[in-house]
Amino acid sequence: MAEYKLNMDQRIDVEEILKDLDKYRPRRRGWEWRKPATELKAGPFTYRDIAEPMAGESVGLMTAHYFENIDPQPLPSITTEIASGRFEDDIRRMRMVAHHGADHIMVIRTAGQSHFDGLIEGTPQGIGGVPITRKQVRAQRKALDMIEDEVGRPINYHSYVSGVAGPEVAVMFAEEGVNGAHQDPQYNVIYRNINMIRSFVDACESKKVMAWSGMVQIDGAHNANATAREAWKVMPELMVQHAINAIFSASVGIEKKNICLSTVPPSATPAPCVFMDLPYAVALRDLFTEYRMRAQMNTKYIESSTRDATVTHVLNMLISKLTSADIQSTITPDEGRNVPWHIYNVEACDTAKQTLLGLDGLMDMVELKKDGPLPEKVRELKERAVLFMEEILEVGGYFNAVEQGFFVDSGFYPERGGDGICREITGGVGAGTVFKRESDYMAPVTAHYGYNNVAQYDESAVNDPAKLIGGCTFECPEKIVYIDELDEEDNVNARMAETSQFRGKDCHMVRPEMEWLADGTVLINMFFPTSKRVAEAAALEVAKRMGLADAEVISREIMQQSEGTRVELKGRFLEEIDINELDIPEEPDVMTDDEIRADIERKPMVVVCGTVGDDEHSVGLREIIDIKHGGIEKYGMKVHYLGTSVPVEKLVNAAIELDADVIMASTIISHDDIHYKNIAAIDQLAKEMGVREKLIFIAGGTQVTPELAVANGADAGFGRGSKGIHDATFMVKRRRELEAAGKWPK
Ligand code: Z97
Repeated sequence: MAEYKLNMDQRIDVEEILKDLDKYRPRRRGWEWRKPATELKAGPFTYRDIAEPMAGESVGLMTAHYFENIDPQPLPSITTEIASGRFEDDIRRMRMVAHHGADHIMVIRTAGQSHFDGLIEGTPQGIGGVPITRKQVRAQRKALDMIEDEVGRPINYHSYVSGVAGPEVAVMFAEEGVNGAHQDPQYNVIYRNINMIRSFVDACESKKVMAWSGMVQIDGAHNANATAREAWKVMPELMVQHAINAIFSASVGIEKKNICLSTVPPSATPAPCVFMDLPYAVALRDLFTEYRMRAQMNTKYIESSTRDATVTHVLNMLISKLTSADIQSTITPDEGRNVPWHIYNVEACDTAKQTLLGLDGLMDMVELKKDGPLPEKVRELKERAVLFMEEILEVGGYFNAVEQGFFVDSGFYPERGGDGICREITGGVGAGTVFKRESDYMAPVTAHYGYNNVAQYDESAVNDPAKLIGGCTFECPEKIVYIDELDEEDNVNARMAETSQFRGKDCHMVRPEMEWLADGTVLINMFFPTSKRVAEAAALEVAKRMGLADAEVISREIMQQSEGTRVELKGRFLEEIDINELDIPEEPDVMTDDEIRADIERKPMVVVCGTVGDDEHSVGLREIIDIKHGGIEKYGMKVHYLGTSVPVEKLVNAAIELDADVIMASTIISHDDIHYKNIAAIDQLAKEMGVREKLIFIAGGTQVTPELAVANGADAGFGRGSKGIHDATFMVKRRRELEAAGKWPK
């Protein structure tokens, strides 16, 4: 059977991805950075801080069509976090975001996977993320390998190496070609209450494996920002956390260029956030010159408004541009209301692309001040961080400092709020599970940390212990034991069977969707002239009457407490739509602005127009003509507007006198079919006067049906919703047709 390939015009076939997975091997390991391009020219513009363009297909920003459909790619890798709970639907989302410019796909794990004490298998559904298993990882990497080819750029795949099974997860990731991972033992200690000795020992093993496979590592400092009571006060602590994980990782063997600090601008509006966040960002870059910056978005002060979250994101990226970012994260703008939907991943990637492109070249024009509040604050922050580190040493080291509640304390160090997280050295999950290696301990595996007594068996295997067994799974992937499914009910096959009528090449049934195929989810935006509580209740009532299931208000925003409230509601529309039964009007034929303009430059076009009969409604016609409204004037057409209620005779005579190419008649009033009668009259008169063959005649108006306009003698009719470009396209094409047929007299 032919090998499965993606086809731009078809949805990715998840069943094909799942086929023969037991045999699939990822085609590469390690992280791929974007390649810088110098002075990239794209369309009419030149870019400075820019990466090589994607070599394949992509979706540019919405406004790209004004600029030759360019899709320049900013320099930092763009992250998107995917967390729907069903990996099979996440695969489809990955394709969408890759086309919008994401090249770092971060798969969030299901709640609490850190507490699983081993690998899990199969494809169970998750909550707020997917249970990370070999099958799921392999399927997603396989899909991404194909998506890479489609977009013409490497896509990095990422998840988490944390918890009591951290090293096992790291090994599985290395085997499966995962390209990046969060790894920071401080995360285990502070956020998952996993024993600290166990966590640091496990981290040695994990980091060693990550180093071997060339994975990029991201630390966990962003979590302190997200959890501290007053996030902007933990800046000194964040630097300390970065320092601990960074130097630890480098000591274990991860190359510094693959060690990324997960930095977050710690404050957000209405704080004067750039004033607070910029010194912090500068201080970090001063202290950690050899490492990479992964600029995360502030998630502590996030609300359910996507607009609000987007502004925070943009301000955060201003900080990235004023300093630096190797990876730019894009928390979806819906994080504040916990609806991880396709559209918001795409929106966040577009926000990043748009902002970074908009700020391209910024630092070629502005400079950070070398005196004043910026350097003063930078120095102060660095001093606070160094003092923090010194105090850790004074109390006997990191473990003691954690016992004494140094971390996630709300005080601005050296102040202390006394509310830090305290963990006991001998406490937490997995306490007492670390044992000293026996003197003859030996493990015949690659990328193993620390003392490994191989020489006793084979001197020549000291630097390659796996040689003793003819290679471990890293060298011989055929030794990997692939387990397909363990749970008969909770697995991808069962889930896909439930939605089979919505899958497949010939499928013609659809339902609205936000995160899972055919989930039926819709989002409704409403405004009620009432208070917040009343508006919420009214919105739910609307949903009930619309027949939506599981309706829930996910955002509310007071416009003025008595005048009204905006409400966003999600619900599920569970009927199925048969696309074969839809009445789909033909897409209007439009040429590009440039093409139309070029044709008018080639040969001028004179248009005579007015509203005819006793019709005083000129607004629609003016919209079609006026340059202000994007009308046909903008293409260089010469337009003679005769006014309103123009008699048919006057229109035709003017066309003759002005040697016009086009008569454009607008008619709104339709009483007694007067609009069609006028159209017929113009056609008739032009024929009687012997000029019909020399003129293009088009008629428009809200009640005009294109077919009836033509039946009554016009060359084309334009009804409600028509724009100047539709008329102009027709005129140009019609003239070309007549010219080609030798029937155009001019
Ligand atoms: C980010 N928005 O951008 P568990 N290790 C670290 C983590 O931060 C996390 C885990 C492990 C964030 C992601 C979630 N972070 C937010 C350093 C999770 C995951 O399986 O949930 O315990 O571990 O990074």
